[in-house]
Amino acid sequence: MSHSLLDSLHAAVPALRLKTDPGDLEHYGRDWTRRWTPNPLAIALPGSVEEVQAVMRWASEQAVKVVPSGGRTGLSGGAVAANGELVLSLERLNKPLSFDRVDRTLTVQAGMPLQAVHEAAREQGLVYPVDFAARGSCSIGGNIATNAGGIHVIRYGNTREWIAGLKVVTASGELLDLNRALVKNSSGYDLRQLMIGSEGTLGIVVEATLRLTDPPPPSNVMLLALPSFEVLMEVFAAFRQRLQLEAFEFFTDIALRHVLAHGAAKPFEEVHPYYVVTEFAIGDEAGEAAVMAAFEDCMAHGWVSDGVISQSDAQARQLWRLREDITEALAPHVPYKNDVSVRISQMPVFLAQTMQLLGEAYPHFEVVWFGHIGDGNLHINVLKPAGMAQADFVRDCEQVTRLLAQVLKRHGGSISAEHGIGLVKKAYLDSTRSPAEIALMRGIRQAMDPAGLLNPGKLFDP
Ligand code: 2HG
Ligand code: ZN
Repeated sequence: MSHSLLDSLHAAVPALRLKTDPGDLEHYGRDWTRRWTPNPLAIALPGSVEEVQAVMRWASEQAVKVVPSGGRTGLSGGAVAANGELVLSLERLNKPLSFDRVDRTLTVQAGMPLQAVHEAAREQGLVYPVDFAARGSCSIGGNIATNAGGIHVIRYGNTREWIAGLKVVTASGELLDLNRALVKNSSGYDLRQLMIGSEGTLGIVVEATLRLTDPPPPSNVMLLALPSFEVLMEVFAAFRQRLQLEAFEFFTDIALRHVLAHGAAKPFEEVHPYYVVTEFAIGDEAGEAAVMAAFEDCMAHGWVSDGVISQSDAQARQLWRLREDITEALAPHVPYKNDVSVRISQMPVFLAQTMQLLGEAYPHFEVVWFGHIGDGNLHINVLKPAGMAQADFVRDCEQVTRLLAQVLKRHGGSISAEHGIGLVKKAYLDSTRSPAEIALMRGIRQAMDPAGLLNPGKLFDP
């Protein structure tokens, strides 16, 4: 069956590069979740937009399901192919296409890694400001598919803010040219924005025109030690009131211990329960005075117990490692991940209720808290005890996620702030989106992909 299908694909798209080795099927059939056993039909690696269109025309004719695939650094199972789907990898479409000095836009192919996008922007004296730890491996197409956030959302917003135009191949193989980098365009539904965050269920992003901006002035990174989580938002307010923050991230001592064991340098002699990494430009004397005022205010109130500010780029990078290396340091413990958000103003009460809930629900598991607290986004990683079967561990964690979803619902929060719903959070979508919203989303998906070919099983079921 799969042989004859692949023969017909070969006949339909003769120059298409295909991989079918077991190692490749495993590599391309999974993402960073590692929870599902990959089982794709084959891996298609188109070398042009025309080939992507031809593959989708063939998939429509043959009713073959397709999983679009970027860097597969996702944490929600959004790029998993476990049911004989064709993986359509964009990895060969990884080049910058053009830069427009007047529009200040960079047009790139969807498979370009985020870091390469950063470098291409820098070559033009500008920046693409969305950034996060997976920059070297993730692709811009995957970022668009999940409306990726990261460490500078507090200053620059999510991926959504930076997409001026998109080229998208539909389930039937049409090529859509959405918004064409227009700044103003009041001509009906904005399908470009609909595609952003659609997790590969509405179309395959093949090209993106990205807005760039001026590089920020040189910034400093500060690490703060906090005595309790209750003061977290006080510290945030004290710094935000006086400085233009580029980042405001938090993590616990447990997170720090894992990162130190992973090779990072110890920042303070003493152990503190909570830490914040924040970044801002100091600029001139007034800036220096503002930092001092914020720090002294926090010290005087007992909100901060210690602090260090970077004196060089190398030290800034060292401080960032303490936050950015958490995911990698935890990976060997096969964490169960939560990626939740509430309005920033709701964070103190949400944090208190969630800490209590998880303290009671997970007394036997190690729980690691960190995240983009300045955006109201928490990452809660629960670590699997050595020797426990993964299926049992996930089952236990899912029971707690049900309770967490109720707390989120009460606070009007989201079960996925930035990682996407994929397979992992599908069962909890209704804690964040109303039945009417989900019905509309279903209708949109049905209209754009009537045969249900694109990324089946992800986000919600038909
Ligand atoms: C981060 O903020 C990423 O570092 C990953 O979103 C979060 O591993 C996680 O849970
Ligand atoms: Zn994050």
